[in-house]
Amino acid sequence: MSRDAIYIDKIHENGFTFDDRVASVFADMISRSVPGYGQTLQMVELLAHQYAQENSNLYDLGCSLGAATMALSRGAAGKQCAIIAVDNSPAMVERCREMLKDESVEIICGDIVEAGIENASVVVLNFVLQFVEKSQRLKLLTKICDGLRPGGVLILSEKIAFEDADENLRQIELHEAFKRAQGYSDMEISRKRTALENVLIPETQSVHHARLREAGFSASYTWFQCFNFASVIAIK
Ligand code: GEK
Repeated sequence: MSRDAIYIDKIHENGFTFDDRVASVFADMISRSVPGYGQTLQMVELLAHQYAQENSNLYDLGCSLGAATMALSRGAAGKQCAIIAVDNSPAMVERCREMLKDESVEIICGDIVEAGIENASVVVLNFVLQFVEKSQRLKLLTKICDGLRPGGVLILSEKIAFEDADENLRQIELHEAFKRAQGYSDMEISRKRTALENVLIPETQSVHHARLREAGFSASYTWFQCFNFASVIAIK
């Protein structure tokens, strides 16, 4: 796994994008940047085992290199399910196709806002909705809910914001302490923060839960939180 050194000594003029440079170090970047990332993958597998329905489709939206796609595949082993992974970064999709070349997975290069969702029992958005324009988020979640079978689930993991300003600040400080403990310098942390401004837009948990209801889900529960990262299961 190549080490993420993107923000060590360079200022990148433009904001953060999922280009070839990012794709080439992505596995290292996300595991050292998102506290609990490995656990979300383990639980995607467990949740897929619990909720995947025979003869249904499982979707990994914003699949990057296919880590959650593989978790879906392991969780649904033994069931007749089709697995569909979607990402709009050609660099990610190219690498994902190479890494999953021996798997029976359909990998689509495209925008998840436009992707078709049908006959689904499990849909995963693992740290992806935060990159979708706010104005498109309800439309996307409504389409996902419409494409799920009754009893089907959406697993939604996100970086989150907090209503209380003090808590927000402290949770951000704890996240930055996590990154420091993972070997990122203060300069790298600060440059990445700047690059992600206006690219990654976090929202509060109450906004997420309210929107999931508006999209048509009957219930949603937070099953995981570590600092300013959380994961929710929403049930149709
Ligand atoms: C994992 N889920 O390893 N359409 C398609 N893809 C998109 C869109 C969009 N509109 N917006 C962003 N992406 C993965 C990690 S990373 C999370 C997901 C992170 C894609 C983008 O190209 C990138 O590959 C992914 O969403 C976000 O479990 O980098 O923090």
